[in-house]
Amino acid sequence: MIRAVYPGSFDPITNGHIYISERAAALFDELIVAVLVNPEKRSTFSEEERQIMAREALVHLPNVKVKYFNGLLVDFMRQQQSRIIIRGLRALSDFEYEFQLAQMNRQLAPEIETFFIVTDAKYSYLSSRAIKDAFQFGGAVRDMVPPGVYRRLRERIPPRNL
Ligand code: COD
Repeated sequence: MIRAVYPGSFDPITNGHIYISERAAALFDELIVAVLVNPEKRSTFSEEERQIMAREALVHLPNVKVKYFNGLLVDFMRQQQSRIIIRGLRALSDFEYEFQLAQMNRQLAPEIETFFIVTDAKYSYLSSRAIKDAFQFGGAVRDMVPPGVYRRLRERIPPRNL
């Protein structure tokens, strides 16, 4: 049984994250989508909200579980008995950050491997941050996120009329 872990902030989950989860779920027996709990990093949505939204969005994938983690990712990996970290790549600009993260995790836990999945071209411009910014200024983001996330964005972020 091969279990992989897809860690992230997921603040909130977007159609790009869902695409990466679908690709990874098709490759491995089990995928854990791991939502970071970081008290120092201010997130728009609480860890409960981020977890609920991810669970709703991934309900169609029976081998996917959504969990929280805090502290070091490699400690969570060991706890979950997984040696595969999944990360998504949108563009060259992601690479430097992802490479650094993978190298740091390699130093901390040499037995763990990072796998990169390239996104579909139609999601290459999507990020949680860009969606929240666009939404706030009245941008049409409905097709970029699952319906549960869109509903919560409407409740959480008051659109500004510029
Ligand atoms: N298409 C494809 N992939 C995408 C898209 C998209 N449209 N949008 C985002 N992604 C990818 C990202 O490139 C990333 O790989 C992943 O999805 C998650 O993205 P985010 O933005 O939700 O999550 P991040 O990048 O903030 O997650 C960072 C971690 C939580 C993994 C990291 O901070 C961490 O491991 N923290 C724990 C502390 C630790 O262990 N530190 C040591 C290593 S430095």
